[in-house]
Amino acid sequence: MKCFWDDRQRAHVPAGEFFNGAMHPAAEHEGRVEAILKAIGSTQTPADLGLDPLLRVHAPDYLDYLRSAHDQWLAAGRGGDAFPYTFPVVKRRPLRLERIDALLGQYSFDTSTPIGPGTWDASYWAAQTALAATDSVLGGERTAFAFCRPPGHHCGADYLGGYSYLSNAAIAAEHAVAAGRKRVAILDVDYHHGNGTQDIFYERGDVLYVSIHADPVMDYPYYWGHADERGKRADHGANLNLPLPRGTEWATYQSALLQALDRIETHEAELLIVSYGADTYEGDPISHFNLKTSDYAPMARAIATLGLPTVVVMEGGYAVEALGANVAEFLSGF
Ligand code: SP5
Ligand code: ZN
Repeated sequence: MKCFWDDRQRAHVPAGEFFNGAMHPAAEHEGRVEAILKAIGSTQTPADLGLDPLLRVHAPDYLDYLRSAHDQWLAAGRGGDAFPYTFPVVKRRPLRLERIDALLGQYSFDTSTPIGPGTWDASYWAAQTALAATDSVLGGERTAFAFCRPPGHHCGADYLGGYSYLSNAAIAAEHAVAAGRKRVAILDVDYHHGNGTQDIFYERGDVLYVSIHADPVMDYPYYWGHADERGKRADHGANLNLPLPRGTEWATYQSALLQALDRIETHEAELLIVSYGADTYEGDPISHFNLKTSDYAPMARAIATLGLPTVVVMEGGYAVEALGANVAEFLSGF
């Protein structure tokens, strides 16, 4: 399978994240890169398609902010990574905010997603990596793997969170739509619900979002991923959430996957994007499913029965010692 990666994605080096009342070492760290690169072998560097494909998904003011936020942080006399501390949950509206602290909260929903000096570059090249894999599939490849880092499925059109800054999967989907694909499906198999991807396509009928993930009653991102979130269209159902309990093993996962695949078949998609997270693995340090490395090939084989041109986009997965094997096993199933 063709694999895409750009070394500039290494520029994002978050030192830590804040949760449970304390700073912790960043789970989404550089060690993930070596683990995955070693396992997938040779990779191709993406072309630079510029900002236009990003602007199909993200608000211009958000992209300006993301590019300049860390400089503004330094200009305010701070050091290290930029973190928010105050959030406009009561109502977000387009104020002319200037203070970096105000902007940080305006454009974030958590304290796990710091902005460092290289965050923009890394995110930009992650998005270009997703675009290159999509172009390869649009050009006739059956499947392609976009090793995107940082991940993307938690960020929305104008906010970041969950280690995600640019929505790689949504950017890929919109690129396919712009290239003439009328119906696209996104299948999200990361442990966490991809609230950002869901939000981006929530009112759309042409791009289906289906996710299998930990029940948000217990797990991040809490506020989204519940089964009653069905999409906003009158003919609703362009959104399907299949939450599963902590401790889920392959047998239970597999039946949810079959439901997900049924829904994708009904959608009559011309192209599939898989948001793949290896954090469903039993040894993942921040997650609570019990999938084994050997479960990832059957998972991919089941997805491949759809017979659709498929772009696999990397999301989470933090058990670094098993990450390479889990990714390789998944890709081998195609
Ligand atoms: C892309 C992706 O997988 N993002 C996940 C973001 C999850 N951040 C939540 C951090 C809170 C984790 N709580 C961990 C408890 C460890 N014992
Ligand atoms: Zn995840």
